[in-house]
Amino acid sequence: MSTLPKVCYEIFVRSFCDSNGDGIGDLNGIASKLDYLHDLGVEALWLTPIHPSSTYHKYDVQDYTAIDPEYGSLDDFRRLLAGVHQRGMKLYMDLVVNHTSVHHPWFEQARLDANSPYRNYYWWMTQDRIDALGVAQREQTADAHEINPWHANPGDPERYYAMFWKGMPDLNYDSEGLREDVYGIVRYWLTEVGVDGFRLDAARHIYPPWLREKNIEFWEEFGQVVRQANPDAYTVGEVWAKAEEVAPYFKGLKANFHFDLSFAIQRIIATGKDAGLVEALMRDYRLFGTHNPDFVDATMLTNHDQVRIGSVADGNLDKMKLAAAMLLTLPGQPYIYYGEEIGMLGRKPDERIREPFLWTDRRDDPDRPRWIKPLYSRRAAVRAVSLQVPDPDSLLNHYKRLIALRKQHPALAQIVRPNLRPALGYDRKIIAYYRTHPTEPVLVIHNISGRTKLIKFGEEESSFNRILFQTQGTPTLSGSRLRLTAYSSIVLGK
Ligand SMILES: [Ca+2]
Ligand SMILES: [Ca+2]
Repeated sequence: MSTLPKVCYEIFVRSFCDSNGDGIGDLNGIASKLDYLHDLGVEALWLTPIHPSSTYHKYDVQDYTAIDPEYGSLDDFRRLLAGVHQRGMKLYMDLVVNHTSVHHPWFEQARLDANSPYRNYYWWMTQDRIDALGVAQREQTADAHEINPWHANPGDPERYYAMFWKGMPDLNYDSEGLREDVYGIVRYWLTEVGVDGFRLDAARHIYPPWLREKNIEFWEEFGQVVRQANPDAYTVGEVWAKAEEVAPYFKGLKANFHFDLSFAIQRIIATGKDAGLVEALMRDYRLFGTHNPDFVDATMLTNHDQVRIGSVADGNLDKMKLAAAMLLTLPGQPYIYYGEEIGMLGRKPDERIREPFLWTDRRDDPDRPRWIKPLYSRRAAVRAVSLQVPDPDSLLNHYKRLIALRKQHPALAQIVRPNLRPALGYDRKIIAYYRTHPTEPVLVIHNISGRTKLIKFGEEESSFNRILFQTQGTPTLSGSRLRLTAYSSIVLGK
């Protein structure tokens, strides 16, 4: 495996940077900000979908080999990719192949003609068959609230299956023709265009619930297709479920997002209490490792489907710094959701966790997308990049320092075979761990409470006496006693 990017960054394309004044973030906008991202220390970008689509989020694709004109052209994309590669970074596309748009030509033909070769690209059943199978309703999941997934096609005795929304019919991977078409799309982007990998949307829903056991086999085959096209290509699955369900997906996919960790950090930030984070992580690593010892644990505080960490922290910058310090010192391959590094805020509905990025404090900043008027990430509530750059104590510079630290120390940079072990005795207001290493181990301690904590080191901790990083200014370590102020973190070496 080629070197894995040590820090990744998710861009909600519509909201990042507008290059042409139409108010919509676009590919040329991203290209104009590559120096910002490179300077932050990011090594890979995941772009939310950029294919033609009728929605603002574009998770309902109409054409898998084109670029939505709102975002630019294929030439723009190639230029962006070249700029990413020039800086030694990688670019991952969001590949949404659980479903298409109802406006995709496959579905348009399938719904018009039951004898179309595209009919079995989707799931069709009569009401009698649906009832006989007992699948008329589905259980709600964290990512899909639809209870009645079978939708009428006027004049058609059969209904089609769409688990998220009737505008996004699910694809049927029992169709060999579909598999070949999707693999062709994968090869096109990897070999003809040269993207570095894919984020795989709704990976756990590829087969419907009554055939769920076929998911893992599908992703194994998909993984082989990816490796044949480019042995170094990267895949990361969105399996929004408990670690037990995520684990077998590592058989086919290099990486999967760690939702349990995301929620655990959010709970810690919201409550100020630890419920055994390090032990839970070590258990998850063992689970993942049983399916693939070289699993890549893709970690995040939040993504474009979750309440922003800034709002989980109630706008408290110290808590945001704590969350960043946890994400960037724990094992795994962290993904920063755009705007987390400047403290953007946002609660559901979804549009509100996807508000425009703030580049400058100018009211009329042409870079700032205007497709939606911000409710949470307003200039009065969130300091723009231009204001945070010169402030050494800003959240942005905190992120930058942590990213640099992560890359500088091999114990922190290790991704495959996570090197984690608990430290100190149990204290629900402290999270402490070693990132083990044969020659350069580090000790990380976070005070997750709102009060200063006095911590007495044991024998093993006492050998870590060199401060590599700390949240606030003055040293707080004397001998075997550590004084850690509220929500602050310290990283120690020998
Ligand atoms: Ca634009
Ligand atoms: Ca599906």
